[in-house]
Amino acid sequence: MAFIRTEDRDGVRIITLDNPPVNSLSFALSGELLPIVEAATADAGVKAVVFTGANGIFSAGADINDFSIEPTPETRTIRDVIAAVERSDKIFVAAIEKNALGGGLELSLACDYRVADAKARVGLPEIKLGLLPGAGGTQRLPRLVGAQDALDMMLKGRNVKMDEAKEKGIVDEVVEGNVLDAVVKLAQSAPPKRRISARKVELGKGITPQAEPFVVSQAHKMVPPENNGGLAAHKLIDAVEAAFELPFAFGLAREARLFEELARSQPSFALRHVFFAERELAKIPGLPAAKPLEVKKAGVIGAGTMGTGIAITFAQAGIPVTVIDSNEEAVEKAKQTVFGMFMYQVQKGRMTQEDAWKLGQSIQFTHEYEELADADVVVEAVFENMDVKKDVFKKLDTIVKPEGILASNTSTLDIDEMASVTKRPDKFIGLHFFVPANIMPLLEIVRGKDTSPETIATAFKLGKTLKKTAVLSANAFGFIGNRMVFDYAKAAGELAEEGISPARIDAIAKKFGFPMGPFAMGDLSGIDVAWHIAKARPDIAKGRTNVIDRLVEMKRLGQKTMAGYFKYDKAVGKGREPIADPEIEALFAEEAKKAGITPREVSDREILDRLTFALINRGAYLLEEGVALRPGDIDIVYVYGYGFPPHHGGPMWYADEVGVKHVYDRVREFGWEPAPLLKEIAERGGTFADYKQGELVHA
Ligand code: 3H9
Repeated sequence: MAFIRTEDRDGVRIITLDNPPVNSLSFALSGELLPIVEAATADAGVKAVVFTGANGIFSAGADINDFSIEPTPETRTIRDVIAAVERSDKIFVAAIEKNALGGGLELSLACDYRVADAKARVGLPEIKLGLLPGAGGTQRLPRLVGAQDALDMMLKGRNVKMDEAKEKGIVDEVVEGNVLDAVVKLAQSAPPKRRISARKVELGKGITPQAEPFVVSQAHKMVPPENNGGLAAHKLIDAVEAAFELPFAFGLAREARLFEELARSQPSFALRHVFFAERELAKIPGLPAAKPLEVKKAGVIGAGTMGTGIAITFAQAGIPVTVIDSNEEAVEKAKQTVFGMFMYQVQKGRMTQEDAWKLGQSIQFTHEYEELADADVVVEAVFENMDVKKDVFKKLDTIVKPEGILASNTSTLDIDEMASVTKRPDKFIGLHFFVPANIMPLLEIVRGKDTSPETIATAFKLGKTLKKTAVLSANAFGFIGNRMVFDYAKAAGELAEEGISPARIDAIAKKFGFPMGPFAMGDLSGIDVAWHIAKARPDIAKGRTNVIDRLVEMKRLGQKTMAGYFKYDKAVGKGREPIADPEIEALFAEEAKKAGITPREVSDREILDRLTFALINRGAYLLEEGVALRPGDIDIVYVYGYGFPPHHGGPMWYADEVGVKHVYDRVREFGWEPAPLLKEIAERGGTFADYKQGELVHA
């Protein structure tokens, strides 16, 4: 297959990268491109060379799949192509449309000039894959924009828009209209040769060279530790340090060595898994193809925290939304939240006052359900009670136009039971947002037994419009995320009953990479919420003791009452910082004694295993029951919804990392019932990565 097209226009050789969909610079493409660059260099008739991309995009960088392939002596990478560009005396110009990312930007940085379309974005996002820019990016970008700005861009993996790219000199010219024409014109004007490699590295505007060790050591301090999500960041800083200290060619060699080390590192494998798992989510085996409906107007029922967050999410995506609530006080509070939220964006310089005003106007509050007659989708976010929800849907069904989709934001309840009170179960779906809905990236889409393929397709498209990562779940208590979190919380509670302090358990979860531990999470979501769930489904969510009932009696409902498993103090971390409370340890001890549980010594390793293996075991059940489609879907739910450290790839990826057999053995040692799928994979020495996806069934 040919990945490259060439064309000559008045002495300019136009080389088009054509590897759909994103022109990734695979080994195969590089192997074809290298002799083409060398031939252009050797051709006296060629005055200048232009790189451009087919498919409306320059390039998304190296092919991420290639990093798992062992190269042979014949393998050519984009690094070899860039070296050929660097050696050449011809003028090279890059014509950038849509994206020049990773190796794509690195190829254009090896060129003498870069011209981009006004809507393009450029960046070196390798860090998100646990890598560093390995084709000269860490050596050329600091020479171009100064080390400080380069570090900022590369450590955040930030893709920059054209105003910033032009201002920093990453692109030379920004054009509205035909980029290729502008580039050919520039190439024909015989501009001087200018290699970035010939420049000296500077720190940044107004910073003296003497500050270099300080900048480097500060950068190391700003990123997570090497063994907890920061491996690539530290190596990236080392590579930039090499740009200062070594001649260009040696810096490149150091960068390449560090890149290869990272490409084989466990965190990078995990992050690459997250990248591809995310892109699988909307591919639903067995689901007939269907055209999604356009969502031009939305409704939300309930102006509480959830409803308000969902309304803000719609407004920010440009979808006008009407919020229904008859409680004046709740509406007033919601209006203030909306106003405060948009004003904050103005203060931060993220939007103009005028835009904030317009967005505010696109959220209307009323108590008239009739206002929703023409809504394309209505999301219910009222109290988590089946009867209350059914009343809402009965009413909506009579008012909303027949083609409108009705959705529930329930976090646990039965979607089919709600759908049964409507005449449109095919247009009924669960849209489970996470708190705060306007910030949290995850959306669980819950499919009822009658939900139509069109409704599912609309939900996925809506998820994309709302900038959410959407995962499909079958209709089962707690869906994917919460069903697993009950087991996680139970495992944490059992450890505390055995005499381990909540503070120690949380510290171990944080050391593993969770942003907060299970007890702080319980305090954040509310002890009363857990209490209600345990009452509704004791078979699933009730622990061995009565600690939760006691906490509710004591009115220790979590952060909102400034006391739960921990204490909170307004003067400490704005009231959000958990403070260990000996009273709670005593409460666990007392309740454990009543339940006949004896305290015991538990190692840090066991604490971590019990927390994470509880998730894995439940995840295996959910796969088998068809609640989740793929191990990767579960991983995405946990990484985006529950803070599972992405450098461990999500619970199911982590199972493969530590060995499924080991997880299975430990699950049995802990006295839990192992999921049959866990047993099966363990016994045949397999992995979750090999697990063949099933079709979504109804549990
Ligand atoms: C690198 O460059 C290393 C170098 O420094 C050193 C080398 C020595 N490779 O996201 P989408 C696929 S590391 C392979 O849904 P969008 C993707 O899987 C690279 N495949 O589209 C999907 O496949 P499918 C640094 C890739 O429009 C399809 O393309 N670069 C790659 O929402 C469409 O993707 C990055 O990290 C790739 N590089 O977003 C950029 N990129 O259709 C990664 C995409 O089978 N890419 N695919 O599911 C992106 O950020 C987004 O894909 C992009 C398009 C913004 C480009």
